[in-house]
Amino acid sequence: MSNVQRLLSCKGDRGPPAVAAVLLAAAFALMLPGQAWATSVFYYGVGSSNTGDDAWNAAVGSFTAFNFDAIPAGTNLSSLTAGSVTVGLGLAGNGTAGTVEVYHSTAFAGAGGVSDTVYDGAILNRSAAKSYPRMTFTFSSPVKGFGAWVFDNNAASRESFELVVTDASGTVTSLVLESHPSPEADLNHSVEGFLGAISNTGITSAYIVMLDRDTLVEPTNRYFEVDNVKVGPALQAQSDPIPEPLTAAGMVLGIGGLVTYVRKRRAA
Ligand SMILES: [Ca+2]
Ligand SMILES: [Ca+2]
Ligand SMILES: [Ca+2]
Repeated sequence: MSNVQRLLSCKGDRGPPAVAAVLLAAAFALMLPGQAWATSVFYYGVGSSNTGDDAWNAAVGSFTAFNFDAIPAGTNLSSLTAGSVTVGLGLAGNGTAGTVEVYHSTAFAGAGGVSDTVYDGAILNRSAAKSYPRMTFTFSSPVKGFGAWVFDNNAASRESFELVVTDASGTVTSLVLESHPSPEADLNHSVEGFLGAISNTGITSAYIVMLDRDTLVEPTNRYFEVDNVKVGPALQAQSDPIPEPLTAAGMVLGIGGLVTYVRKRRAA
């Protein structure tokens, strides 16, 4: 029985036990951790495969994509504009936060890069000659979806990546993305893949995090690039059906149960 059904089943008030049950259910609804209602769905493309990217494109419907190719190398970028949404860009996880740096590499146009994945201009996790393990994205309005391609730019070490998104329902973390099945082959630099998420409550922030493949700690002396950043349309706050309306319904039902019980006692 879902919480909605549990609440609704108490609607016909039958005295104090039913009132208590309604209030308990309402309290339970209020206490539920956000993640229980998480609605973010992740999309993955391993290596240069477009499978996850194409599925994300179809699911989000419309989106704005940024390929950074026309932005000069060395530019420090702090925001992007995607329709009505301002996307704040940043770096975190290694002391004072920085802004991302636009980077053009022949590696992306050669052996490692594939057009529409990570190619030519991209954004690098470097600020003032310092690397950061997290590239952060914040949205001025909650958006339906977010996705990006990631390049593992370390030929002498092993790295994997995750996407962490926060929406109205909480914060959820993707599976670990790794394009090389064998650890030995990950001593390489190449397109790691696509990471995307879609949320029907609206994504408010997201970050891509680099992990040392062996220890799963966030290294602070290694680099990665992100390209073809994709941002879905803004969602209206009132279109968010989960979890506030359910919580509100629980409270209304709880009060309704109390009123019914008091009336019956007065009539008796
Ligand atoms: Ca590019
Ligand atoms: Ca590597
Ligand atoms: Ca890797």
